[in-house]
Amino acid sequence: MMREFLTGGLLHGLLGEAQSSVWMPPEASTFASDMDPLFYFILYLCAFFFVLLMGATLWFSLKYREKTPGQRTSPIKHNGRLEFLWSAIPTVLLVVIFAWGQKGFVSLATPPADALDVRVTGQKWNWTIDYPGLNKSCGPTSVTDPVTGLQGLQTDFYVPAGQPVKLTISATDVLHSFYIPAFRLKRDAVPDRYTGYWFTADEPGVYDLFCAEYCGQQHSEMRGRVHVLTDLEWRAFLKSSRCPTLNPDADDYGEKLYEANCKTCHTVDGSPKVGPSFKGIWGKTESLADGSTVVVDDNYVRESLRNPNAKIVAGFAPGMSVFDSGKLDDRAVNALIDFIKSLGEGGDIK
Ligand code: HEC
Ligand SMILES: [Cu+2]
Repeated sequence: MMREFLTGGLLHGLLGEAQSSVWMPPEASTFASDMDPLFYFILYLCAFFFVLLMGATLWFSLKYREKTPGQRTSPIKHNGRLEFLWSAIPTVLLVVIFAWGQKGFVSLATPPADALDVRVTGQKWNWTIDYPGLNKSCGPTSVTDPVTGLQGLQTDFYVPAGQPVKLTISATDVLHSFYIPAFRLKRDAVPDRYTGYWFTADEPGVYDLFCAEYCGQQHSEMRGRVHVLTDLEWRAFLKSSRCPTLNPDADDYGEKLYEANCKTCHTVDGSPKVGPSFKGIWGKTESLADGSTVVVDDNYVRESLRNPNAKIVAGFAPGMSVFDSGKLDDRAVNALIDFIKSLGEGGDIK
């Protein structure tokens, strides 16, 4: 373990092995083997100069320490050759680092024309992955952690192995960051803007997906799994019912919208979560935080979506994301209203 710790990184970097080391997760994209050597180059360069500079500092402070009381320093003239070298050597090293990094950045930012188009949207606190043209859209699903047994949300992101994938990334609320460590890929998801990168995942398997930008309370739960599929698995995925695109003509459109957009914060079984449960709220007289009341009807639900902070339910903190017409069009709002209605007009029953 210790030997691996000391040499694993260096050998791994120099040989470009597709394995995880003590320092790094597995290299699961074609960029990882380009990027890791640069990382190790900078790491070992820093280690070398750290030892050199700290060693020299220590050695000089011992060698030139005051030996007799009142001893005076000899007048130091400057040394042209030394000064040239301590400027020129770091300059050359920094230019090498810049050129190496720039080359990697340019290739990450220029996807090939035949790349598979994927849209990534970050929101508090999960990811949505859309595949325009494939009629698929992967939202968060509820999972149980095998270790802790806790329930949480997870977004599954499926990609074909060996095929370039182009990401168009954005966010609906605050800054997030789309991060797949095994691909060495991290890009900010910014509201009102598109960012992008591309990658080719070359090792079939399952990898972690994180949000790498502190985006609020449940930031650490904003995670997913990237499934790199073999050719056969990818074709099966395309035909499967996994990640279906929502069909506005289907009877369960409202329920599907609820699962994709609201389930993180609202239950349908009467138990409060981040927001109140939807069960039996239709027609109910709701008490608001400012002491007034409102009857839950079409207009109130619509306002809750378009302008969530206009009326805050008593006992809850404001925190609902805005669903504007770009996110949920009128048809979607109507379907959600019908879905909430279908959960029963409980009046004041909780
Ligand atoms: C990020 C968490 C979050 C998400 C996602 C969310 N909400 Fe909310 N919602 C809240 C919170 C918190 C409240 C209570 C505070 C308030 O009134 O704004 C609330 C309140 C509401 C209310 C008022 C409930 C009542 O009892 O009066 C409605 C209706 C509502 N949300 C609908 C929706 C719908 C429909 C969706 C999905 C399209 C959704 N919300 C998604 C957090 C969320
Ligand atoms: Cu986030």
